[in-house]
Amino acid sequence: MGFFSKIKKIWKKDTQDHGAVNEPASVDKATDAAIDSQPQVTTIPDAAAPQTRQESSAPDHQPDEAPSFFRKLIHPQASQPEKSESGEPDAPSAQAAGDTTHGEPAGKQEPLPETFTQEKPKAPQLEPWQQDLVHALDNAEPKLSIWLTHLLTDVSERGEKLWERLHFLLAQLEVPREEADDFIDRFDRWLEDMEYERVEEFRSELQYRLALALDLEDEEDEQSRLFLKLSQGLSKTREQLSKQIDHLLSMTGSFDDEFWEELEEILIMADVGYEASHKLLERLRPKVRREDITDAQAFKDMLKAELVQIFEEARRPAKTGTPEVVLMVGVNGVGKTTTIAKLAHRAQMQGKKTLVAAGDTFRAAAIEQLNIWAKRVGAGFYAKEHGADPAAVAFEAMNMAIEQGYDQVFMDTAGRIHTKVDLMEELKKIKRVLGKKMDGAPHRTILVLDATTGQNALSQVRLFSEAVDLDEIVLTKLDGTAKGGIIVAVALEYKIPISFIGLGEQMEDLRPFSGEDFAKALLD
Ligand SMILES: Nc1nc2c(ncn2[C@@H]2O[C@H](COP(=O)(O)OP(=O)(O)O)[C@@H](O)[C@H]2O)c(=O)[nH]1
Ligand SMILES: [Mg+2]
Repeated sequence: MGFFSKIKKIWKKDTQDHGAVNEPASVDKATDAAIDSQPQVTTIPDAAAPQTRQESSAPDHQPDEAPSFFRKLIHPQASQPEKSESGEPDAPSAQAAGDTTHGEPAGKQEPLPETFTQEKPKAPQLEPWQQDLVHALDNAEPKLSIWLTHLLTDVSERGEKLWERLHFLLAQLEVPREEADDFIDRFDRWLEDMEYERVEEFRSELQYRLALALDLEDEEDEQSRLFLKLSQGLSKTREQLSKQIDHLLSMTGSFDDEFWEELEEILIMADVGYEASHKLLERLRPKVRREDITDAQAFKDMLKAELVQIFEEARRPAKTGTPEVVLMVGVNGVGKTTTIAKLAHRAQMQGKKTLVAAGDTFRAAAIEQLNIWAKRVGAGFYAKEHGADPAAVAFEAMNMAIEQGYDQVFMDTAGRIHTKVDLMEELKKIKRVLGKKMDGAPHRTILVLDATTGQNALSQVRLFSEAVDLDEIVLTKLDGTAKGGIIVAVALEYKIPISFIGLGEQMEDLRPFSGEDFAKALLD
């Protein structure tokens, strides 16, 4: 079952109206028209049509799930009123009312399951925070941070009060009760595991989960939160790069040979690397001349545009399959296992049934570490004993994924560097086995790189890409490093797309990479 799958259709419905894609084909025009006529639906805010989805995974199409929810909107009388467990008062099911003349003929109606009958409380019984929240939902853009501000009024810690309020929000959004319970249960278990009690410790994680579950990650409010985090994470690199470029331009005042030499030094210091710096300047020089750039801001804008272009050039279409199989590779300590946990967390919150497989059999602790994360994020887990053949783990995990209908498989691997040759052979074998079990698998082979290692990361890209042909790169530990320029080197020299970046140790600190945001955070 996907989180809030029915709700997502509504966001997507709205985004389609504004030019975005992703709408299941099975929703017919009559249904669309009926939805458009629903006052309740139109008050659910517009998902601010994303122009560029950064995420590499495919949008989750669940056309078979859409019609039943739409039916409720069209034929609200089919709903059964239900006493809310959270103590919220009952309300007539006609809350979702409106013109019922659109859509299917009445004879085709079917009774709906009780899970569709979470109802909104009547207006006069609303407490002040509820009124504020309802008002925000009705009138504002989908601004999660504002919804949370109302919801968390006078709530300081984990507990019943918080759950009741979350139930209220989810009921307002017409999330089926069963899915709301599941969401809250998982969150409660998470807080227990992580030993978070106070709102300030977990507010950000809650917003992240809601953004994923409601498919609001591209929404402006969430984007600015992300950008802030990215900008903070890159502050040291920005210091290294942007400030020095400003200083250089104020000193030289012109784009002479000396300027270009100094700029190359600055880029190398920010770990863009010698080769990549050289290539970047080769691209910039003629443009500066041609466009007759004279001031610092115009130059930085041009550099930003050039970086965006470089990241664009590295993009390529992602392969997919069901299950979609992801093989994580990289040397020890770069963050493979935590990145799997973070990606599995995202996938679970997006409603994908996810399996993680413990292919790092070299260290017993690595198996246990992955097991703990799998439990925390609610993913399935497959492991064999310490020392087992990782290719056998891959083989058996694939069997489990296919038999049990998993949507996504993440295969962890070891990263011993003292036996490089063996490691590469082992990875090749795992890859062969995955491919034998399923055509096209692994669909994504991801190299995890630690940004703090700077230029060393480049030799890792070479080594791993020669052995296992990489599809993507995840760059971790960008938080607080002055070596963020390594991203530019990877994209420019290897033309391998960077899909996610790690900005900290929390689950929500793994973010889809946006070249545009990165360039802005680096140079503004
Ligand atoms: N600051 C920071 N730490 C990270 C990030 N990603 C991973 N780590 C930490 O890096 C350490 C090694 O991670 P692990 O997943 O065990 O690496 P593996 O050996 O490649 O599997 C752990 O302490 C992680 O919490 C990140 O983006 N930022
Ligand atoms: Mg590991």
